[in-house]
Amino acid sequence: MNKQHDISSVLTENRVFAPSKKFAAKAIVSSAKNLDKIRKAAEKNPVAFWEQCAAALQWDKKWKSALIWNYPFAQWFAGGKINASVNCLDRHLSSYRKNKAAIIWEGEPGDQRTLTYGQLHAEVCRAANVLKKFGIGKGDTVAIYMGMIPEAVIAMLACARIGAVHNVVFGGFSSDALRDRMLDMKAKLLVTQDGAFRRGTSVNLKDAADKAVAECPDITSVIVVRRSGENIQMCAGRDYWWGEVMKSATAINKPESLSAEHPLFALYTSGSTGKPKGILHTTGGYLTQVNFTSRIIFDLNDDDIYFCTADIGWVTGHSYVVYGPLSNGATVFMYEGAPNFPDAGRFWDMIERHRITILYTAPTAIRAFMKWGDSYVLKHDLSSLRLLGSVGEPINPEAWMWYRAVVGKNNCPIVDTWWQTETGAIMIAPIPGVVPTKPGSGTLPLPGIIADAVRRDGTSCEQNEGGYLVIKHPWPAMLRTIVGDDERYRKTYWSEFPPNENGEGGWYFTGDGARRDKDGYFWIIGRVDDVVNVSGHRLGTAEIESALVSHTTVAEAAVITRPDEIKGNALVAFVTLKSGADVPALHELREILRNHVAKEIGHIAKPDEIRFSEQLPKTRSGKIMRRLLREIVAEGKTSGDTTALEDFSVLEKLRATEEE
Ligand code: 7RM
Repeated sequence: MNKQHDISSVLTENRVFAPSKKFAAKAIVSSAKNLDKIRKAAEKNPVAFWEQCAAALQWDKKWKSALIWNYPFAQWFAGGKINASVNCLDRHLSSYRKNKAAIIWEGEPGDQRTLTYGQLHAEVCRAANVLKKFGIGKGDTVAIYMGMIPEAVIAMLACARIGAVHNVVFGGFSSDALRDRMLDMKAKLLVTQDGAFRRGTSVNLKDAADKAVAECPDITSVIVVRRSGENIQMCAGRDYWWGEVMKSATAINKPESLSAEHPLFALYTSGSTGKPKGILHTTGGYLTQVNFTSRIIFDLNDDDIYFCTADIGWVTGHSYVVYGPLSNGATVFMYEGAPNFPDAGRFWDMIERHRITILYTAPTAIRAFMKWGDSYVLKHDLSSLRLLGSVGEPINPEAWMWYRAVVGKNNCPIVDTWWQTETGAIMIAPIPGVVPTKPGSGTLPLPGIIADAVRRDGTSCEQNEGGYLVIKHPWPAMLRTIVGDDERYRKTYWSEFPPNENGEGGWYFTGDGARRDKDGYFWIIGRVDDVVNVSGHRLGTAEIESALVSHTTVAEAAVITRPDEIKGNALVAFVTLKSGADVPALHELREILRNHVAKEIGHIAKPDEIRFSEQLPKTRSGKIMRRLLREIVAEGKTSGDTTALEDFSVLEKLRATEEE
């Protein structure tokens, strides 16, 4: 057994922010004492807790067994019958919510649409009838390759209504990526659009779709939404305009009553190697947890205007643009385009004009706003905001403090939400009216979620000792498998901490490193493959990056290693600077930053090399692709798969960053 302390965690953060009295007084969860009671009961009996959450949904038939756990395969609420679109739509029609805005949408050029719950329901029923007319039924897969327009949500909910499985492919992905996903899922129909607006121009999706469909024999029809109005090819007998087929469909549709374990969607996520994994989610358990977490963590009320900036091509778009908020009858604000079009004030302008109350975005966006400068934020009246959220990466304490002060005016709790495509829903996050927050920590697991930081041998880490983040009990929104590959599912997530002969263990491994502090708060150190070993010390790159970002000149940082004869590994930092920052000569700044890291963390964490660059390579959802940086440092170029990369031109620029 390896008793070595696996990951040292070195950055300490002591600031604590309690919820304001004003926020707490009105919050859905406002009593720390009650929450504590619920937490304790849920820890003893997570299943009973989730049953209570499930009861908030509308079921056609109640479940027989809340959890059937056949390691590592789970069934939640087996025997129950439910429909996700009914929970997001029909159940709101018998109240004032029928005429409440479900979606307020703004296109990038500035056009606007509002769909009430009544109208959204009618559109979804029409689309469901259209799908059926095209021969789509229960269990068939529909691919959705679209930008952020209401029809994307309508298509998803229409699938859910008839029991078809949707596979949303991010509109920024290539035709090859679309083809691979459609083939893997044996998709029968594709919903797409002519072009999507992004940064002032239109990105043609239909041409890419045509290329992909040509190699997908199972796709029999393509439905095309007209959005950009650009010229595209329509293939007679295969392609149909959305507007035309919807016109002839009725708005009356009887939803399918589906078993709780009926697949709702698959969403592909890239692993560290090999082909992307199709993460499969089912209906009842998924809906239970996204419904509960949306309500409790975002403190969703009927008068909120809730803006989640995630694209529907990402799991955050599924859970926290569509299924979570709509199943709560909330008003969702949806935006089509780029955050810096026509200028870097676009989000703040929309928040002011639409009186948005809740903003849920990603650290990468927050750091970009910091870089673009406070003036874009300060120009606008953001007094409607009352809650801020973060997801996707560890948020650097510096960015957290900026978000709180400049965007939130020190007046809004920040919910830093840790979760994954695989977990389906938020797992670790503060409950905003009750749990004091610390910059950079997701605080505590939700009631009913049993999480821990453990060593290789499965023993729990000591306070502040870095280890592997595991989930020790099944949870309702968990992935059920990887599409077509139960073995890969078992290997990827369940082989690191298998059950022992006493029946202990058998835990889900998240792939992330984490530590817990004296209050039990979780601090995510990053993916374990982002853990580096320097002179025998294992360091999380996230901490070194946060130390760099805490310097006034730095906007973003990514830290990787290259082999070093003496230290084993040497640290290489890629740094982007804030626009307009007062920057000395770069060779001086290098020394300043090295010393800054030494002061923040210690000499062991001092980068051996600092490369300044205008941009960092990122995935479409904003995660820094450290693997590409490693390749650039090692080989002067990249050799691996770059399909997930957002902007290819970044690679060219990065090659030229070598320290002179
Ligand atoms: C929702 C989403 C999952 C990975 C996860 C982490 C990282 C996400 C946080 C975070 C620190 C957070 N799904 N991650 N949220 N790290 N704090 N609040 O991002 O499947 O695309 O990515 O993202 O490494 O394992 S995802």
